[in-house]
Amino acid sequence: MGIPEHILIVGLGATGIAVAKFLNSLGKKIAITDEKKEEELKHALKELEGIGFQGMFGGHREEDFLKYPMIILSPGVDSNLHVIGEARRRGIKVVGEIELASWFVEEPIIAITGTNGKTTVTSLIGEIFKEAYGDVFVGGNIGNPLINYVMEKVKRPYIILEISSFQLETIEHFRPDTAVLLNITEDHLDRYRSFSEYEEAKYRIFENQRDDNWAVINEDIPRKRDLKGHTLFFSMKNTLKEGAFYSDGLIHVRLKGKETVYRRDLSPLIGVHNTENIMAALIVSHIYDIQKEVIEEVLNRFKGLPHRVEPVREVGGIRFYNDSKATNVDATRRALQSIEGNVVLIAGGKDKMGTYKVLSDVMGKVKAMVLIGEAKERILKEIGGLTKTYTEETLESAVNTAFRCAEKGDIVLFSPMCSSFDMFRDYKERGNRFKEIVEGL
Ligand code: UMA
Repeated sequence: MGIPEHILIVGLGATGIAVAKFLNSLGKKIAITDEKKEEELKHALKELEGIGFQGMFGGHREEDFLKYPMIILSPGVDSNLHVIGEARRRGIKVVGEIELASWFVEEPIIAITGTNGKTTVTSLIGEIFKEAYGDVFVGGNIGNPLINYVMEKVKRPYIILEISSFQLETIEHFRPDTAVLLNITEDHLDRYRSFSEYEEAKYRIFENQRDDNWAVINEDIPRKRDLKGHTLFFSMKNTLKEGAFYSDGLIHVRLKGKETVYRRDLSPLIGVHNTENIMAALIVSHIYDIQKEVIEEVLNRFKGLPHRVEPVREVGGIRFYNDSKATNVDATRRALQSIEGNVVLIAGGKDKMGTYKVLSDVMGKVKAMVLIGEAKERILKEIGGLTKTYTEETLESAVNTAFRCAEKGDIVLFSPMCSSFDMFRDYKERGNRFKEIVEGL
């Protein structure tokens, strides 16, 4: 795929910075636009010291989108913007970083998407593959743009990528050797006009696959498409002839004419959602012929990731859990399902405009709820009546209120079900702040 001399990068976050460095290494002329003002981009601009580019900051001007033969969109930029459509109509090539990087990658790509669990599954597969094959690349939405791999110029046997629906909006030829779709539940309805538009974006992970590729899907997802790749399912409910399924504490993997059985309790990850995550990782490992002993060793030592139902501290018999990575309602629902005992839930953040009512059937164990952030009024209105509910202005006061509501044996769970951008830089900063506050109690 040819890259023209002049390119516009939209968004100067992790993606924009990496793309600018890459295009600069190819000797291209770069222009960058970001809606943030120059003062707000100090950190990013420092990263680009020594690189020549034309910066257009503090907003996007329509005419800038029509001046360059190619535009690289950051995932956070809505690809349905009018001006992007106009650019495409005029023959300007508009792609994302994943598409751009994939033009330079020949190694097999294993790509994982889904509303929830994708970071866990990407990391778990990454750990298993590292154990089996040595130095694999683990990146994508997890935080390390694929273009960084291309820039490193060191070949690795496999590329394991977490892929978001945002990144899938701007692919053209991106073709994973194995693509995994874990689940699809409501998320990002502040960006998509409907749930089905979000679903469409997720399904694009399979779009360019061929007969010799593999598609791995949760059997619970309504099957709306015929996929070209060899399709394997995983299921909590049904016995499958091929794929993976759960039964009586065991996970069965049936693939390539062989059955391999794993004890579920080998993994310290709790909850049904994690059984599904493990099944997906097992199928992928078996596609690439990894030995059972290797998989078992990694399963046993993989304790999950920070900010996902992460135990923080016990104070006076009250246990505190940080689940800041729960940026949508379904993630919080899964956290509540996997926890036993009474919960005081701290939630709220930037509203993604989905419904919070889907939490209704798990609210039985929530003895009180403390709400913060932009979304607090809407959450209060939708499900506040199901338990004793308080609203607070800061995370600190929310933690204090939750602490007061909890009794010995209870759990205080910080599971925001919203993104963090109203009060924090990202979910990590939010989770770390929560942990600091809890440490200080
Ligand atoms: N910006 C604009 N115009 C816009 C929108 C954003 O100029 O219309 C600017 C912002 O002012 C900011 C920059 O773009 O300066 C940020 O770009 P970005 O939002 O695309 O974020 P990056 O820092 O490039 O990080 C992205 C992913 N973020 C999003 O998709 C929102 C990161 O995933 C990912 O790790 C990174 O690329 C590397 O691939 C984070 C995420 O929240 C974890 N992902 C969402 C999720 O998991 O739910 C999808």
